[in-house]
Amino acid sequence: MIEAVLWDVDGTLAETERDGHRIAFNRAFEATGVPWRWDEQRYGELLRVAGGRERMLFDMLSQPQAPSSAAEREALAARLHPIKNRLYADIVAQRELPLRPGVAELFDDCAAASVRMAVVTTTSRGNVDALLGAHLGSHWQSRFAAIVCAEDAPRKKPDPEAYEVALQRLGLQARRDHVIAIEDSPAGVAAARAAGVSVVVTRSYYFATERPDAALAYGTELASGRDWVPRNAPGRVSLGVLNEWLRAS
Ligand code: XBP
Ligand code: MG
Repeated sequence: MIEAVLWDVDGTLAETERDGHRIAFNRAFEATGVPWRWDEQRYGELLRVAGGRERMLFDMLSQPQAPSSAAEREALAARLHPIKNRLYADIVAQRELPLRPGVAELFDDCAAASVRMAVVTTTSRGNVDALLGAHLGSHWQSRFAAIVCAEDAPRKKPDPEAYEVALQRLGLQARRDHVIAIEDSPAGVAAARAAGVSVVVTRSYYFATERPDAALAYGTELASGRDWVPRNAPGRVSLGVLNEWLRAS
């Protein structure tokens, strides 16, 4: 039986990247006089790099107008990142990025069955606070038994560190086969699997054509059990369905 559900945030709880983080990065560039912008396609390429600061640094390697010294690039990324996160918080405060279909129902399943939940993300804590505060209210943290963000696990996915920290905080290191992760990205799947945690993938906008074969199952959204690979579910992907899938694996 599942004892904990570990949630990725960006792309999994909500489609935050294209219309959230990307827009906030561009607004931060504009506000600080940085001359380049990230269009949808370029941002999709850059999502292979986990972490907003790391993403900017990687991009600067191929930006002709970026500072030439590594120290200056580091300083610029460090200056931009908190500005971008404040602008991201403004976007989510407007509730422009809804929870993905089926997420709230699975939250409720877990609460009804006393199955603990955790947040396991490489995004900054303030971004998670802004997003979940907007959707679940200011006491959102009480719904989660552990909240692991970039500040808690500096080695970003695909490194398993964030999952290891979550398992430790939940006291489930020896029972990781009773834990399930919900992810959207190849890096997230790799991180969960490297920590010995089974993972179910809800494909997000930027990873819609990935075939995450290391996942227990992948599909479009939790709200519909149709079109999942390699197994379908009658109705939505509920906690009962996840228990079935884990038992059959
Ligand atoms: C999320 C990320 C983050 C966000 C931006 O990955 O990689 O970098 O894109 O947030 P995951 P920050 O969904 O696997 O957690 O700017 O705070 O890094
Ligand atoms: Mg994600």
